[in-house]
Parts: sequence; C-alpha cells; structure tokens
Amino acid sequence: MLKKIIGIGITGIVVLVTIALLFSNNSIEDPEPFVKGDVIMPTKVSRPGCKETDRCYVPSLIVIEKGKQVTWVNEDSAFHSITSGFYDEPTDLFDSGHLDPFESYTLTFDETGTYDYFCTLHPWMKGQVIVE
Ligand SMILES: [Cu+2]
Repeated sequence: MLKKIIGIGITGIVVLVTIALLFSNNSIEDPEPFVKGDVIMPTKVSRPGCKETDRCYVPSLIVIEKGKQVTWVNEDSAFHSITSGFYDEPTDLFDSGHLDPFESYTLTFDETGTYDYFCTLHPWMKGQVIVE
C-alpha cells in the first residue's frame, strides 16, 4: 500500500516536471516573430534631428540589383510611411500607408532607376533606392 502511494507520488512529480520542461522549451523555441529589415526607421525619427545625422531611414540610400526586394522595418514607437516621390511632390509608384511600430513593408523592384521616397507624417524623412 505504502509503496503504491510512493509510486504514484513519484509518477506525479515526473509528469509535472515533464510538463514544466515542455512549457519552458516552447518559450525558448518560439521567440517573437521579427523581420530583419534592409532599411530601418530607428527610434525618435519623428523628431526633425535625424535629418542632420542622416539617420531618418538607415541607410537612407540603398543600392540593389534589378528584381530584388527591399524590406523596411519601423523600429520606432511612432507611425511612419514609405511613400514614393517627395513630400511636396508625391508620385503614385508605391505607398506603405502608416506603418505601426515594428511593422514591416517589402517591395520588389523590377525596373532599374532611382526611387526617391519619404514619410507622409514627417517631411524631413527622405530616402532613396537605386536599382541597377
Ligand atoms: Cu515618419
């Protein structure tokens, strides 16, 4: 009788430890999904200072081969956009709309050329993609 109770007790502990290990492993194997960007919008670019240090979009100039993609990631806590053209002269080639913090936007460039873009919310944020 006593052996049986001890046996059940040990089995219970083993089961509990196994469950605990399964849960802890899951949290290690399942990190937050995070997209690695080619161009980052770093923190605090919603203030004009980033223009002076050329850190509104990092890098503000990216050169890629024809047919390749560029992914932008908003690492700031404010909304930003990737919109073709210039603030006072937008074009309708592409527009990400307002990107939430940590949201990303990916574009494929199938034609060579120089693509200027800006942020519709912050006139000082400018970038350029050159497709060769
Ligand atoms: Cu912005």
